[in-house]
Amino acid sequence: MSIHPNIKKIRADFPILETSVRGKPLIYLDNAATTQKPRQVIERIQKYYQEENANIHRGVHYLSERATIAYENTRKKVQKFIGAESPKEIVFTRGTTEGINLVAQTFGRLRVKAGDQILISEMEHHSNIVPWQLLCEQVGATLNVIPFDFKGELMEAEFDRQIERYAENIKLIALTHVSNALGTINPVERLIQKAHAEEIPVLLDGAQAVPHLPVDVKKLDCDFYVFSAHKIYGPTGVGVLYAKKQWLEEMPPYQGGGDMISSVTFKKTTYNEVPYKFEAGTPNIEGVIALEAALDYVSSLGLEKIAAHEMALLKQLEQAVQADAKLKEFVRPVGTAKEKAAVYSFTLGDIHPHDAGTILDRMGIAVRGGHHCAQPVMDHFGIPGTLRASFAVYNTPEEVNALVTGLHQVLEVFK
Ligand code: ALA
Repeated sequence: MSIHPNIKKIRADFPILETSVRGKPLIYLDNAATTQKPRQVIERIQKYYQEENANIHRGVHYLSERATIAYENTRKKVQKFIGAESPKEIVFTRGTTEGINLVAQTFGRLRVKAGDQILISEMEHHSNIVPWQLLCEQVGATLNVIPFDFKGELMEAEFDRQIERYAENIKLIALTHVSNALGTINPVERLIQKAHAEEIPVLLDGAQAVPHLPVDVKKLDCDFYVFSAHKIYGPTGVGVLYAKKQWLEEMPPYQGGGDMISSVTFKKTTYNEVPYKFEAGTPNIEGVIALEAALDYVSSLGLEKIAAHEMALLKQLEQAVQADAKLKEFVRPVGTAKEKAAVYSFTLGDIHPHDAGTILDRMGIAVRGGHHCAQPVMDHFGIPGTLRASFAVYNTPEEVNALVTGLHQVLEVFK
């Protein structure tokens, strides 16, 4: 746990960090919602439009060829970044949410029947709940939920019990790798081993994991892994679905349209090979291309160093709260799992998180307040929401101190 040695240079890479917010320097601590973008990513988008803009996979002309190469290079980069076996296992989507919906409506519609079950956990984000509810309603299946305990740790004994009891019926387990609302890092490798012992495939929602931990899908042996570019310093509107090739071959297409076909007649359409079968229409070309720049950027800083930096800030904040009598009286951390990412979710007495967030905003401090699109997590604790500070590689110890001061000011206003 230590501050990244290049923190000054890193901050200079992010033009938005020079912004003033309500007359104060921006302190951006809402990185679990989306990260800011380095110059390298912004410039890559500009270069695409200035020098390469063309549709991909279609033209025989120079620009189309160039754009196609850049687009496909990102696929190879993602493959290496997450340790997939082949670039054919990488499908570009609009984001984590679309990746999960894609699996629900292809794998799910093919394999899940009336009476079957999908198993998720109580700590899922809405995007890993609602697509499964929709599927279950469509086919007459049941959604089962593994609870978490008071610390925000998944109740593994309940996981074991469910898969032992319902192994025949559970057609997929869909779990978050890292919880956006609690920060919990789930023991996914072990859970996958247990699921596979019963031949149950597993999907991991990696939206909050990929930016903060080295992820190796082959080592994890997950069947599906989804994440979003915008949470790892890349553009919005782009995501990745990794799936083992055998599943992609078996799954029917998600959307119909250009590029996903091999031939079309009014009688019959045949489909393109994977992964193109799942990429209908003109995609977010500049977004995919800029994702390569984002992954290069992260690799140049080193994911382990990024994680150590973020954890140092988390520990600093935790210790500052513990050492401060007033904060200790009012701050209640929500999510205290032993294995945690750098997310600090908390309540501040009975002050509504929106009110506290608004006061902090006046000081230039951006945190998220609310249910974080994980209402069942809030229901578990019987609260409407939390305040959440989530760290990225450009945050500093001084910003943590500013947050501590900001929390005192919130308490002065309300208490
Ligand atoms: N899932 C995002 C968050 O946690 C939007 O804020």
